[in-house]
Amino acid sequence: MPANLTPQYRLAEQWYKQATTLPEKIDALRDMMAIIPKHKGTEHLRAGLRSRMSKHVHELENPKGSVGGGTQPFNIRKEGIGQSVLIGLANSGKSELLNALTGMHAKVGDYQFTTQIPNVGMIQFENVRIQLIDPPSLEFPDTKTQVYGLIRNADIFIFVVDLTTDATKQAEDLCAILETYGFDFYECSQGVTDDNKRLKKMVSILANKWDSEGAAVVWKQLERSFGSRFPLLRTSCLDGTGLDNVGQMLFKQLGRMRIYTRMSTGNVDYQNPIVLEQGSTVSDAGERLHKKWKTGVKYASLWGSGKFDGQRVSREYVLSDGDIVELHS
Ligand SMILES: Nc1nc2c(ncn2[C@@H]2O[C@H](COP(=O)(O)OP(=O)(O)O)[C@@H](O)[C@H]2O)c(=O)[nH]1
Ligand SMILES: [Mg+2]
Repeated sequence: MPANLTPQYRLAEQWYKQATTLPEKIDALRDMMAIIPKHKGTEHLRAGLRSRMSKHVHELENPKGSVGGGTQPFNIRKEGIGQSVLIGLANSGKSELLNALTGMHAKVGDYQFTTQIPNVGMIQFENVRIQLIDPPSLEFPDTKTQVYGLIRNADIFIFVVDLTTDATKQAEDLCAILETYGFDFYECSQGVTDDNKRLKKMVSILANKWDSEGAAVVWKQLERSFGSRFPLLRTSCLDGTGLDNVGQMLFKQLGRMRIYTRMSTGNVDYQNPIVLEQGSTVSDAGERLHKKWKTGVKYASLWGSGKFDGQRVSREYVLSDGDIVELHS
C-alpha cells in the first residue's frame, strides 16, 4: 500500500534532514509524527520514526557520544516574555539596532556578513523584558541551516529594511525567501488562531536609517505596499528615532498581557506581573501562582477591566492587560 505522504510531511522531513542539533531533530521528528497520514501504508514508517525519536531523546539525555555538537550558539534558550528575531539583508542595520535597543555591543560593519554567530540581548518594555536576537544574515551560506532553525523557533519576526535602498523590494524579497522555506505570515487583519503556529509568524517591519537623505520617499512607498499588512516603524540608530516604540510594538505582537496580584492587605506587586497569553482567565492566573490554584480559585475581586473596582468575577472570567486580581479560594 502506498504511503501517500503530504507536502507538509515532506517539508517536515526536509527540516529533519537539515537539522544539525538534537533539539532541532527532535522538533522536526515530532512534527513528522504529528502529520504523517495514519493508515496501513505508513505503519513501518511510523514505527521507524518512533524508534528514531527514542534514539535522539536518549542521545539528548546522555550527551556522551551524542551528535551535532559545535552549534551551541544557535540554540538560544528563550528568556523574558517572548523571543523576537531580526531578519534582514546584510547591512540593513540589524546589529546596530540590537545594540541600540538592548545596550549590547555586537560588532557593526560597513561590509556584508559581519555577524556570523547570533547576538542576543533583552529589550526592556515597562516592567517586562523581550528577547531580541540578531542572527547572521539569511544569505550567509555557512550558517543558513542553523539560522532557519533558529528563526523557526522564534515567536515573532522583525524585518529590518534599509531606507537608503529600495526598502519595499527588500521587504518583498524577505517575504519571498521565507515563503520558500515554508513560513507564512499573519497579516494585520488576522487573529492568531492558526494551529501550525511554529511556521506561521507575526511580522513587524523596522524601516531603518530614517536619518538618511531621501528616506521619506522610500518610506512612503513602503507604507503604501506594506502598511496594511504588517505594523511598520521608522527607526534611526543615529538619532534614535522610533527606538522607544519598538518594545511596545513587540509586546502587542506577542499577544501577552500583564496581571497583577493584590494581597488581602491591599498591597499590589506592580514589579512582577504574571504574564499570560491574551484570552487567559482568572484560573490561568491562579495556576501560574500555584498548580493547585487552577481549580482552587473560586472567584476573584477585580480592579481594571471590570464594571467597578473590586467587582467579583468567576474563575472563567477572561482578563485584560493591566488587571489587578485578588484571588479567593
Ligand atoms: N545612517 C545610518 N546608518 C546606520 C543605521 N543603522 C546602521 N547603520 C550603518 O549601517 C551599516 C550596517 O550596520 P550593521 O548593524 O552592521 O548591519 P547588519 O549587517 O544588518 O547587522 C553600518 O555602517 C552602520 O553604522 C542608521 O540608523 N542610520
Ligand atoms: Mg550584523
